[in-house]
Amino acid sequence: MRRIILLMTVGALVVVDTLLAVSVAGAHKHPTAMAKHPTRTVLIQDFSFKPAHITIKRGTKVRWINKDSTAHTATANNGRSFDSGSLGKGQSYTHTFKRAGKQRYHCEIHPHMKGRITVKR
Ligand SMILES: [Cu+2]
Repeated sequence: MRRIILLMTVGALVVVDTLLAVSVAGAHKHPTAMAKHPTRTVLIQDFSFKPAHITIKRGTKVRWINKDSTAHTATANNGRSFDSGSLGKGQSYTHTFKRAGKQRYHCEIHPHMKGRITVKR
């Protein structure tokens, strides 16, 4: 009799473990986790960044898409935070902003093209 109770207890624990594992795995795929840190898009069009100034939350991804037929870059003014390198027509570059603060950037090929990202906590 004792043995049967022991086996049932072990069986119940296995079931609970499995349920926990399934719910944890499901949480990773949950769409709200994605919505919390959405991707913001900045178009590079007519030799300017559109919009030139954006404010985002820490952890947000910013994606630059070059809509011009001319090559452009999105390069941080401080020279180290991010640098897209040369983006040809239709090419894009994505960077995740992990630190709060202001990030000014420009196009290396056309220095008059300027943008700014404000990252909030
Ligand atoms: Cu440019």
